Amino acid sequence: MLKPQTSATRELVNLDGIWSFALESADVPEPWTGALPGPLDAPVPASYNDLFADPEIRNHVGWVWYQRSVRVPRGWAGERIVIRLDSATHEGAVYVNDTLVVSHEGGYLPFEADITDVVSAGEEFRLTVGVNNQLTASTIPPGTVKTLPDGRKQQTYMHDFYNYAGLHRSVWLYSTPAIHVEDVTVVTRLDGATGLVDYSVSVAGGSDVRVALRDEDGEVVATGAGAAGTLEVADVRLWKPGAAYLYSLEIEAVDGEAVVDAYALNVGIRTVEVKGNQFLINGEPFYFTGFGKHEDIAVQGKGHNDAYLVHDFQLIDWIGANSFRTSHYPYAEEVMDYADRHGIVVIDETAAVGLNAKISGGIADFGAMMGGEAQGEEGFGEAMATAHKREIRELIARDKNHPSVVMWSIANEPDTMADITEGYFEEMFAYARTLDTSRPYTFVNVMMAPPNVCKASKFADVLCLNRYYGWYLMGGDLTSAEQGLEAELRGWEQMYGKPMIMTEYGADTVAGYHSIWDQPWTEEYQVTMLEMYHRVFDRVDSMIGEQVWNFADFQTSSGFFRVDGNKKGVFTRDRKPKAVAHSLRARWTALRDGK
Ligand code: BDP
Repeated sequence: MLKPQTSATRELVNLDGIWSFALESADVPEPWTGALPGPLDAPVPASYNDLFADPEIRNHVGWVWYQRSVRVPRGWAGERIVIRLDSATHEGAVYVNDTLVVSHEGGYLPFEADITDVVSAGEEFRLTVGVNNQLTASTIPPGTVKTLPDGRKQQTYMHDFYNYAGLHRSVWLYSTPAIHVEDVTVVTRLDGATGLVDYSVSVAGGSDVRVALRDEDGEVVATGAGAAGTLEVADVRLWKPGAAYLYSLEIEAVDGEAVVDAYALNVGIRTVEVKGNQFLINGEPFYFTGFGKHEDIAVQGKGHNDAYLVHDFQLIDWIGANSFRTSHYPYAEEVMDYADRHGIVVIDETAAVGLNAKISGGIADFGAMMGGEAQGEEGFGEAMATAHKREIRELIARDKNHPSVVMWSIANEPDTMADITEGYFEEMFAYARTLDTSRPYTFVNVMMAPPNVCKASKFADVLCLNRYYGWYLMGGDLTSAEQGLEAELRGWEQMYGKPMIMTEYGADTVAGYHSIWDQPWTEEYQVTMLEMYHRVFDRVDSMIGEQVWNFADFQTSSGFFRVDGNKKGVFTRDRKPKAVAHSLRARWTALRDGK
C-alpha cells in the first residue's frame, strides 16, 4: 500500500490534532450519527490510556470514539478523495457522517477508503473513528477478555508491553486523479558496477506508464516505459548500512504525452542474501549491532512522535549501532523512511507476539499462572492462521520497497514446542515466501525451544534467538550462564549451520542502583552480563549479530514482577544512558570503525 504524498497530481491534508473523544456507552449506540457525548478531547497521534486521570478510561476494554470535522478542499472537485489512517490499534471503524466507509483489524498497519461518493469538494463532513482495543483468541496479538462478576471487563495477554490503544499514527485526507498509480514494487540487483532496478507498477483505471530514476543530485540516470521493466544504473551508488544513498523513482501514469498521475518512490539499490552461515548485504558479510525497540514514551504511549524518532536515531548513531528489530509489531512508516535515509538496517516484524501460553515477559509458566488460556495448542487454528497471514501480507505490502528492511520476522517467541506448531509455521513461512522472494525470512525463537525441541527453526533462513542466561536462567551466576549460553549456541550451530542473531539478551536495571558484586538490577550487572554475552558471540562463528533487549525502558502491564514497566533499557524511558550504554558504545563503535 502506497504512502500518501503530494505530487504534481496529488494533494494531502493532515488531520492530526485535537479530536473529540468518548468511551463507548450503552446510552449512545450509534455515536457517529451526531456529536460525541461528553467533554473529552484526545490528541492524534497518541495512545489514549495515559492521557486522562481516570482509571475507567485507562482500563477500558472495547470501543472508544474519536471525532472531528473535516473540510474537503474546494479545488478537489472531480478528484478521487481518500481517507487514510496510518493505524488504529487494534481495530478501526471509520464513519463519514452516517456512513461506515471502512473497518480494519490489526493495530499497526494502515488502511484507507475511497470516499469520493460520500463527500463534496468545499464542504465539511463529520469524521468519526471507532477504535477497539479488545484482543481475542483470533486477533494478532491474541488475548483474553473476562467479564468479572461486577460486570467489568478485564483483558489479559501474554506479551510483555502495555496494551496501548488509540490512533497512534497520522490520519490523512488526500486526492488523486481517478486514473492513478495504485501500487509499485521495486526489487534491486547488482551486475558488477551496474545496479538493476526491477520495477512493476499497477495503475487503477489503466494507462501507459513512464518511469525515470534520478540520483541525489536530481540527474536522470535511467528511464523506462511500460508497467514493468528493469532499469540499469551504470556506476551505481549503493545503499549501504551506515551510508545510505537513495535514488528517486518517478512514476507517471500517462495518456499520450499528458501526465495523468505522478508518484515518486525512494529507491536504495542493494542486495541481501543468506549464504552458508553468513548474511550478505551487497555481497559483504554483515554483523548486526543494535536493539529490539518499542514504540513507547511517557504520556503519548505508542503515539508516533517525530522528536523521539530523531532523538532515538541520534542515540543509535552515538552508540555505534547499525540496526534494530521492530519488536513486536510494524512501526510507523516515518520510522521506516528515516531508516532508509540514514542507512539503519531493519528486521521488520509482524504483530504476532504472545502466541504462547507457556511464557509471559520471559517467564516460563507465568502465562498459565496469569490465566492465559487462549494461545495453547488450540490457539494455532484456522482463525489465528487467517489473521496471521493478513498481518504478514499487509506488512509486506506496506514495507516491501524499503531498502532498510533486510529480513521479515513473522513472529516473536511463539510456541514452537507443541506438535501442532510445526504445520502451522510451515504454512506461515510458505505463505510469506509467495509475497516477497527478495528477502530472507525468520521468526524469533524462545528460550524454551532449544535446537532439539523447536519445530519451526527448520523453516527459517536465519536463526533469531532470545536468550536470558544470567537473568531468568542462572540469574546472578554469570559463570554458569556463560557455559550454558555457549553450549546452546554451539548446539544450534551444529544442528542447523545457519546464521544466528541474538535478537534479545538483557538485564532489568534500575538506573542509579550499584554494587561491586554480580547483583541483578544494578548498572554494573547489566554491563558485566552483556560483556559475558559478547565474549561468547565472539567465539561462535555463526553469530552474525547482537541486538540488546531493549533500546529503552518501556511500559508493561504484568503486575507484580515489573516495577513501572520493563527496565531492560540501555536508555531509561526518557532516553538517559545507563552505564551499559557507554560499554556498548565502546564495542560497537570499534566494530563499526573496523578496529
Ligand atoms: C522476551 C520477550 C520480550 C520481553 C522480554 C523480557 O520477547 O517482549 O520483554 O522477554 O522478559 O520473552 O524482558
